[in-house]
Amino acid sequence: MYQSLGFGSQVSKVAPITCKLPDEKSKRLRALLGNVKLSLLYKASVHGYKASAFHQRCDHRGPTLLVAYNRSGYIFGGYTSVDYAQSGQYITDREAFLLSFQGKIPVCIKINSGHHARLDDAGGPNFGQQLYFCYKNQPVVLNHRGNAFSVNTATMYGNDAQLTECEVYKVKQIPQSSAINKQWRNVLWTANRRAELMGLIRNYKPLMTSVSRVRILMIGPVGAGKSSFFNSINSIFMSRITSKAMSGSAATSLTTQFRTYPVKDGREGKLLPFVLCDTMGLEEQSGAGLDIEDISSILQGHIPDRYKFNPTTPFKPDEQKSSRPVSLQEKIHCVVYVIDATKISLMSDKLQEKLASIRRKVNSLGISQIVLMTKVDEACPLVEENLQSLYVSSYIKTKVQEVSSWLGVPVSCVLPVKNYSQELELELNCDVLLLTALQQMLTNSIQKVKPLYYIHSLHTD
Ligand SMILES: Nc1nc2c(ncn2[C@@H]2O[C@H](COP(=O)(O)OP(=O)(O)O)[C@@H](O)[C@H]2O)c(=O)[nH]1
Ligand SMILES: [Mg+2]
Repeated sequence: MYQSLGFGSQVSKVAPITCKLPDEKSKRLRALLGNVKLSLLYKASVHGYKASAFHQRCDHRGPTLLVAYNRSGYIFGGYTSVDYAQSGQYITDREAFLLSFQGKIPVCIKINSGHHARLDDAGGPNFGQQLYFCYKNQPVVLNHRGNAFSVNTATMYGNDAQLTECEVYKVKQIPQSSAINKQWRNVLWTANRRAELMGLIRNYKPLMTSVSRVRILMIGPVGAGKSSFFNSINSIFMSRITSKAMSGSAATSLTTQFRTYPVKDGREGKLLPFVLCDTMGLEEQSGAGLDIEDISSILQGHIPDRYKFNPTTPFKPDEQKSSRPVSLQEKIHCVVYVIDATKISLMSDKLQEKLASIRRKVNSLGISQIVLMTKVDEACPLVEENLQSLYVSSYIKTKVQEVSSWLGVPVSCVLPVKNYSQELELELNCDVLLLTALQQMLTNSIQKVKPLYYIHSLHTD
């Protein structure tokens, strides 16, 4: 990636300067910022670490992204949508954020509300009068305690204040006429659509008459949002935020029981035609978390509600009178892989292998499979601000494609959602996404079940 300085005749003979930011990382940052163009304005190793050199090149250039590099290999920085102008004023900029790459992923720290994003003085770039880059004209970053950004300097830059480079990019929106504003999936974000989806779900009739409720099994790592998905769906039909299934972010699985959750259509309402089955999380080590054998027993309907998993010994069918015939109603009709959008690139090989072997098992039974991609709000600041930008965000699109190829599930079966997590009230956009996902699970379910799976069941029904 090149960028000529472009400062008129004065510097036109200077050779183009190269960006240190790797292409892959640049791509992710551009997607994060909503498909923008980045052009290099300032590079400290070329122009010097002096504040005057920075201001000469970066003042009055609109939104900018600062990217710093330290000796320990961290890439981090910050974004501000407001010009640098040496005005001496405090700058309010609700779009400002700090960022740091954790592996491939740019993790953002948004400005805390009520705080100033910058002090627009003649010194080097600062964020929240808290993080000072090129402090005192030196290749260092200085962290002053402050509350504008909730920074953890250890995760952000490994507490290594020595900079090896500092770049500032101009951030320019690509005009609307190009691909950005095109939704890559159509969603109607309206109350009518929500009502329509609720109606479709309420009146859904499984194809097999012996099945009154579609049993949906949620599988995924601890903290991916399985319990939260059930709570969210339950909240929508209860018309208020509920939290029946315990959710939380404890390191090891909070859910240790196999729970099957029917959902009622309102407090006094009828049961809806699906049951969400919540399991203990998948952990990467064998002997921890849900085991492939346990999953196999769940799929075939051998595991009763409230069965307490033992992470070190899988469920043994003979303990639980497994010779008892299992009706198709008790089997699983749809498997949902719950994957956290912010962790996709960080999935360990072991976990991937575990998921692949589960996939093979589920495939062999012909049970339909869907991927629920949670935490889209945390994955992309655009989406966090406005959920309706979900299908405009090219970052989310890449994530969807990544999961799809990685799990071997068609892109159309990857459903991004934002679960209710801290909200106190229901929100239309959230509801529409959650209901769309549930509706897909229902329509994708039983018809794909292999003949053998249900012929066997018909005999035993
Ligand atoms: N921001 C955000 N947080 C979520 C979302 N889904 C779940 N969480 C949070 O992630 C944490 C783990 O969720 P939980 O449902 O307990 O995960 P489980 O282990 O898969 O059951 C909880 O603190 C949730 O509030 C989401 O879509 N967005
Ligand atoms: Mg859980």
